Amino acid sequence: MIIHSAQFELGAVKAAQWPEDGLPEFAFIGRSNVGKSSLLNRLLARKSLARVSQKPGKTQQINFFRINDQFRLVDLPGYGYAAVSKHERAWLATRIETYLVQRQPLQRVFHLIDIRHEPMENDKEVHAWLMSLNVPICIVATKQDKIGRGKVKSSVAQIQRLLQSPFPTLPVSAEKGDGIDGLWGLIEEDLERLRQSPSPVELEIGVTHQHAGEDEDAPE
Ligand SMILES: Nc1nc2c(ncn2[C@@H]2O[C@H](COP(=O)(O)OP(=O)(O)OP(=O)(O)O)[C@@H](O)[C@H]2O)c(=O)[nH]1
Ligand SMILES: [Mg+2]
Repeated sequence: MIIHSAQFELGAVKAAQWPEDGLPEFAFIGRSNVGKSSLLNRLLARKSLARVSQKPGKTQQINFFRINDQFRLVDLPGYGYAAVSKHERAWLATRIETYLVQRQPLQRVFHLIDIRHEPMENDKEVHAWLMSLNVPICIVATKQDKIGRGKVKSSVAQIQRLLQSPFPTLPVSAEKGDGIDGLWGLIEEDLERLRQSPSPVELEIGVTHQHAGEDEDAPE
């Protein structure tokens, strides 16, 4: 993928703020600190378009990045960060769920799992829930550079087995760049499929809109 332009467009706290032009979207979800924002920066070859921090729980809005005026990458808030208050966590969960359930232009969800650790209970729950949405998924095993090359294959197999997922798992390193071409390859395939048959893909992914119209309100 050649990136001609990449802009941070907006950070949304409610559905009314989501962009309305219908450009296809690819969303990134995962535990807080798993490396979502770092991966976005690496994909876009930008140092800090998406904010990265040593402190977990950094991304709390739904951040939309507009690429080549053709599609969007969407950085979702991280889940599972214990130090966020119960109240705030509930709001974040609603914010993420509303987006994933209602978002018509959504083409694929990238579910990020740290390659160093077994998927945790909440990773399994989130994955099962994502599968119930009937939207294409790709599991991304992050921080590949933190384990030895010889362990990558078995760690990937273990993640896939523990998530009981039929979807592929791609190991990546935002730090070193491994696996980035593979992720772009998948996004390009999705965009190409959409160009060939715009409406059937929408039907195929089966994103439901039963809640459309219900507005999500964030605490302000
Ligand atoms: N070694 C290594 N470190 C990484 C990699 N990706 C992310 N990190 C580090 O992991 C930490 C968290 O990265 P973020 O990209 O902010 O994680 P996030 O998932 O966006 O976190 P939240 O916004 O809190 O949900 C940072 O210190 C990053 O530098 C990677 O591929 N390799
Ligand atoms: Mg982040």
